[in-house]
Amino acid sequence: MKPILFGPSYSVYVRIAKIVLAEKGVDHDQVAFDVFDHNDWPADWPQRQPFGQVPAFEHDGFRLYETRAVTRYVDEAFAGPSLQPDSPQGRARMEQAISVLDGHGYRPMVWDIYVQRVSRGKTGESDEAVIASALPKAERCLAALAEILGDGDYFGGAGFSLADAQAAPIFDYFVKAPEGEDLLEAQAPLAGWWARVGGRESVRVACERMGAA
Ligand SMILES: N[C@@H](CCC(=O)N[C@@H](CS)C(=O)NCC(=O)O)C(=O)O
Repeated sequence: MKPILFGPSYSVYVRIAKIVLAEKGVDHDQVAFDVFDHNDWPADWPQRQPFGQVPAFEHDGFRLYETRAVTRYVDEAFAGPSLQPDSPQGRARMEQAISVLDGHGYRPMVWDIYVQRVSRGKTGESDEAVIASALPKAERCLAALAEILGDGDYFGGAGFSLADAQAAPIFDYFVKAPEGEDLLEAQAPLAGWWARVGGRESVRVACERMGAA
């Protein structure tokens, strides 16, 4: 049976899983639904994901949720290039970047800056106070990620890693806000990283911008 990824393609976390599945070349099915519309949920959703979030994943009857568990599993259970650095230090840096992104990046960068400025901005409903209070948080997160990246090309080592996949959909939304673009430009090595990673096919497909350069 093909593995199944559950969740909508607009979701940052579903996109992370899609990037990893694509990098590993894993043929899979996707069950898409609107996570914000409870009427659209699969009937057993609370059993699959007790927190009502996406994604969830299933492979040969093995059910899993929490994106970093899914991506680690996909990397280790399937053939294809390893997406984890060889050295303990490299893997620790990769984990550190994932943790920073989850704990300190996703909320201010996506919800408080992108959603407020771009999505809600379309109807003139941006909450400037939310954006203003998120900017220093995003700035601190970018500084931390730049430090983890150091002078490397990817988070944790020489090759594209699970942390690069975790970061990519967050940055894809973030830089659509002018404030996000400015904050990224202020961190030159990170801007270079995004130029490299944002142009990757797996990232462009998952982030639904196949036509874009
Ligand atoms: N810790 C979860 C976070 C997943 C998450 O926040 N997903 C968002 C969509 S990108 C979601 O389901 N939001 C709906 C909600 O929280 O009610 C994971 O890593 O899978």
